[in-house]
Amino acid sequence: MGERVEKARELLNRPLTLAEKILYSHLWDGNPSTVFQRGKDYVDFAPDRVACQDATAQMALLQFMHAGKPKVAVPTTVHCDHLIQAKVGAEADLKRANETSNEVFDFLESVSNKYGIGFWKPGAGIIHQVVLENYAFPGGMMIGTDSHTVNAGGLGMVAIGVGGADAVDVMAGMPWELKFPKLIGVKLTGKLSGWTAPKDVILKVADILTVKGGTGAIIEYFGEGATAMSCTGKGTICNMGAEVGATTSTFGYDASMDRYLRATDREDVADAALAVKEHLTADPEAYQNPEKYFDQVIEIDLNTLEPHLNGPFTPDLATPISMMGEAAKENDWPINVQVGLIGSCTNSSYEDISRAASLAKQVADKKLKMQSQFTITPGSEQVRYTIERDGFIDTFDQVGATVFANACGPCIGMWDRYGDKAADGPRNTIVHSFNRNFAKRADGNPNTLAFVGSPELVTAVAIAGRLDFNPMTDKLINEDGEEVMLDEPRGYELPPEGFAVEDAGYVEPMEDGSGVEVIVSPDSQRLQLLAPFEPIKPDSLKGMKLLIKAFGKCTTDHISMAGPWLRYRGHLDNIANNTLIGAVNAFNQKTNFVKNQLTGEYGAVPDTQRAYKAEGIKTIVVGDHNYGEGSSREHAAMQPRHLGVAAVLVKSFARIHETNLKKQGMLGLTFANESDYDLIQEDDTFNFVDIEDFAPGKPLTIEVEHADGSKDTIMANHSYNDAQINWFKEGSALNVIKKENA
Ligand code: MIC
Ligand code: SF4
Repeated sequence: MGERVEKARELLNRPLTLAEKILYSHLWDGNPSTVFQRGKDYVDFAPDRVACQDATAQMALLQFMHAGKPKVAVPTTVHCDHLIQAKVGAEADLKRANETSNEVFDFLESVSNKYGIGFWKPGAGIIHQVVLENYAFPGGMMIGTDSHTVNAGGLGMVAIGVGGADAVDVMAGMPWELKFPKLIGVKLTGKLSGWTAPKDVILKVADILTVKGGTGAIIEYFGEGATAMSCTGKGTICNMGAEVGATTSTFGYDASMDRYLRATDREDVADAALAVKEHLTADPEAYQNPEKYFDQVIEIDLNTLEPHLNGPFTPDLATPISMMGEAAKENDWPINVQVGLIGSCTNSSYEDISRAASLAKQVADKKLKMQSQFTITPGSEQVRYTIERDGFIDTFDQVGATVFANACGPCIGMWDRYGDKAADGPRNTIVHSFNRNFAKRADGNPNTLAFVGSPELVTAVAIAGRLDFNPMTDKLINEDGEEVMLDEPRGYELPPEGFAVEDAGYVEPMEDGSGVEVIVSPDSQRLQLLAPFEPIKPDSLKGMKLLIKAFGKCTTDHISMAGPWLRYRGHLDNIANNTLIGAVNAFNQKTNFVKNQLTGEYGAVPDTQRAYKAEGIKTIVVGDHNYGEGSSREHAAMQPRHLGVAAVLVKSFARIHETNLKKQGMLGLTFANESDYDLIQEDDTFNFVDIEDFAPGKPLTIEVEHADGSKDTIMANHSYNDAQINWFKEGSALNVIKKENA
């Protein structure tokens, strides 16, 4: 690394940021020889590792099976965490998941075994927490098939969320391509104290940058406030960087990382990092004069930062807790909080749990009663085992809390809160320490307003049962009718007695897995082998119909909902039945209700699309800004592709989704002129007039024929390079790999 960093410094002829050091030392071509333009140049990288979670690994591995390789080329792990539904509590829920999803878990385990992939069993923990505890290391680069892979930035990595097809590139021993990111520097002055937690830093950053402000950029945190913070706190901040669209976030190496590595039994990694520590953080000048080295600089004073709650329905709507009363009144948000949920991949460190437990303990000490329901989802078995040993689970039990399995559960709609009545559930408020709060995300109920906060604040708000409870100023009335205040949360950065675990849940793959047979039953409802996509023929891009013009926010949760649909993540045709059912039709403001131009009738999006497919008619999806925000799930691209959508034309894309569309051989385009969005009408027919000249940097011309016979010609920009245009021509990136390995 030292040699490569030195080369990069010579080449750029200036001090380097940490992000640059990591990027330039992970070039596919080895030593740096070119200066890359940020935000412009596509660059080939060589990541050190890959991580996949069960819900995305199925598609990633189904594709990898076509790559023609006997083994993965870099260390790779699979984590079973998304498919475990939270209902009763850890033990029963895990047992049920093992029954209902055994086919998928068995598939993942046998594919892992065959190709040399480390396998983490259901119940072992959530991918990002397990990665932080076991695999992340300062100065490294990894990719993961989950948008919150960025969590590993807490240990000074450049860790990036990608679609499964990108993971296939790296697992197959090929370069991984990324547009060289822009750099945002966040200087943290002052120090966190009292009720303010690392979560509040990212809630504030989300407020400043909004859900798309980080797109195409790496956020690098520095300053006294950064070094004073725990490593897991840094992880929380990096984790939720996904919510501002950032490619990833990272922190320079410091003593907190050394402590965390040693506490998690990685003395060797800690020593290795210490030996090259100057390469694992920026050159001092970059942090002294950040304006000269970053494209944008944000400064946050931790001394004055207030605890925040962000929401509802979007993670960037930030309200400082002192203003919540007013905001709730103004917006008519239900004040009573039904449930407080802590944990998840974002916030379930020992520090988080111990601080939350210090509040839960006050419930009995101060003769209070927990007013909301309260749940905990530990991030890993190691954390769970340790907090149980140290008495925190007991403390939570005493306030009537439910401990769910070490899994995603309520964070991804795998929360059986309403049985089959979620769709028209009551209007209600919940608070959680997760990262996303899009409509229906936690419990499937569109009328649930979810607010995101630190585990400490979520616990305090749940004790009070009120959204507007400000623990810094407000009193509670206890059983004796006395006024009491909660003491500030206190906890431990790391377990004083060390971490412990009996069975962490890891299964090592066989040395030689060539004899392992992977079985997918042809009549399985959960798994389906993939057939290669046929290239989209230029001819078929004439006479195309509009499938839907999506109005407003259209995240991957709107395009391919999670929750109950997670069960079909390995079966393309089945999961395609949820395609775009959450997107709002701009012409009638309804979801899953679009016009079939062939019959004039209105129907569900997937049905309408299947009708076009049956007639061999290609379609186009039109959308607003930041289309495809949120998850890395490539299903949001593969499903439309499978059903015959050829193009997606929007005001702007979220990074991963745009790449996913390209990888699957589709056209992901942006309006050259944003207001052309308004020209699109319900009965439009589209003709791509110059698709034969598809070339890098050259906008495409689309003729839009309206029902009254009038026409508009609009220009569509794109960011395809030559190789990506080839994916389009060949039908998908995978088709190209197959051809190369044939
Ligand atoms: C999420 O947080 O939305 C998920 C579920 O973890 C997704 C991955 C998926 O859809 O499987 C993500 O963040 O990428
Ligand atoms: Fe799981 Fe939620 Fe984390 Fe995604 S954000 S990995 S669903 S816990």
